[in-house]
Amino acid sequence: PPPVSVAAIDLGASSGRVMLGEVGPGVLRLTAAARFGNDPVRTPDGLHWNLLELYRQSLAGLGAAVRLAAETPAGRLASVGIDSWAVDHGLLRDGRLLGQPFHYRDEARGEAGPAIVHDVVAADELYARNGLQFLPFNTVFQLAADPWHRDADRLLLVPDLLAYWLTGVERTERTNASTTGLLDVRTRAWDDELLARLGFARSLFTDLADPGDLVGSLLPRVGEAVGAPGLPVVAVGSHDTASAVVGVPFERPESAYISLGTWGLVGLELDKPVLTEESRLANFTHEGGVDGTIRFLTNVMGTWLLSETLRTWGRDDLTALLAAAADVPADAVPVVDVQDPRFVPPGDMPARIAAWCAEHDVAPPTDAATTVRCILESLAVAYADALATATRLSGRTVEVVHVVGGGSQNELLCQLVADRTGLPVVAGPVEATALGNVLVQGRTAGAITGGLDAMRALVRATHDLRRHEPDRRRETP
Ligand code: LRH
Repeated sequence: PPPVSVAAIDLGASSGRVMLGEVGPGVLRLTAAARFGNDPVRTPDGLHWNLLELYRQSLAGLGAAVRLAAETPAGRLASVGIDSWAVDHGLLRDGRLLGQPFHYRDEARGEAGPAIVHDVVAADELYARNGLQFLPFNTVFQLAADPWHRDADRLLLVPDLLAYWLTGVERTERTNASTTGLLDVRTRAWDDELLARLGFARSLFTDLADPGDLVGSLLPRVGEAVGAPGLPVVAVGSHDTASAVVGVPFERPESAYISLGTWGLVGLELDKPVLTEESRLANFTHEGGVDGTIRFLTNVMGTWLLSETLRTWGRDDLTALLAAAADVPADAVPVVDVQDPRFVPPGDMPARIAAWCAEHDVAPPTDAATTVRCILESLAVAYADALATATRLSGRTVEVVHVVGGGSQNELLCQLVADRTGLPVVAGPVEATALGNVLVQGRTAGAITGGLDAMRALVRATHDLRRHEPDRRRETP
């Protein structure tokens, strides 16, 4: 079959992009149609996503992708697919959004929800039902803490809300739905009994769609505005991490991944859950993947700690800082616990690192280079730790670690991960999420056939990957 052109709208926690993707046998190419920042806004009631702005940018980017597609062999877009960060959602009534969605890093919302939910459903029973790691901002906890859902008649996760604005069709894509905590981990359907016990109206939740399903086509006004009347909107792995893992160029089963963006999502792809008490206590999650796979992973701190540090300093010279950090001897910096909850909300990270060091009786980093090195060493140790736990819990062997996403460009960090795990790291692709989005659309359009193996073979055949061999002297015991 000839290659097709599709558009991928990929919204991350710190930036968004609209990509033109060309996909077919031996072809997998991305061209950026638009890139834009994602800057949350704090109002007196809390931290919000600026979703209208993200929608505006997405539309402008889609228009640009339509124009770029005209220059490709296919001549026009076959479809568009949307992915974003998980858990966050809009509440609607009669089709109208009730306020801008909250940001999962909003401090105040994190506090009340878990206790309310665990009072009704104990943490171990909840894990047995939904298989999710405990994150205080899982949708289930956000809803419990926020009586607003009683005024709403619909809940749509961020990518589904944008798809609704594009098409008028309300659907919830299953991989992202799995991050709400309200899906049954075994059946992958809404857990009606859980909804009832928690007092969430069943009618808030829409029918589910699977990656690859047609959601609808652009509303006439939208189609006209972007220059593509009737363009199909196709469900992809709309949880960005689901799409990113589609784009991991696994070569063999003895492989783990780190999807490295603002979070470091560290784990394995499994076909059966590991719903043990040990997994629960280690905070390993079972998120729904494309083609029925399971992402057995844990959320570790990602580039957030570094980007917030640079923001605090008012600096944007990451390349120079990384070069300076590479010259700092590893044993000259402390290893801090990057999983400490104090690092989750926006704020002055260098001050929080110094406070952590003071509380733990270790000397804090003294300047910018040592601070950056401290952050990278600490991240690498946390990833090595999470990988060791993943292999222990699953009984799987891991011989290579794939690092994908924006953070895979950080060569020093990738090398430290190799050193601390004692395993080779294969870095790239940077745009794994957009690639996963494009691949699923390409399959729906009939331009490629086969399962995840075939998609990953296409990623390997079309993308340069960087390999880091471990320096075994530095492996953590
Ligand atoms: C990464 C991500 C992650 C979720 C978090 C809320 O962008 O989707 O998988 O845990 O955001």
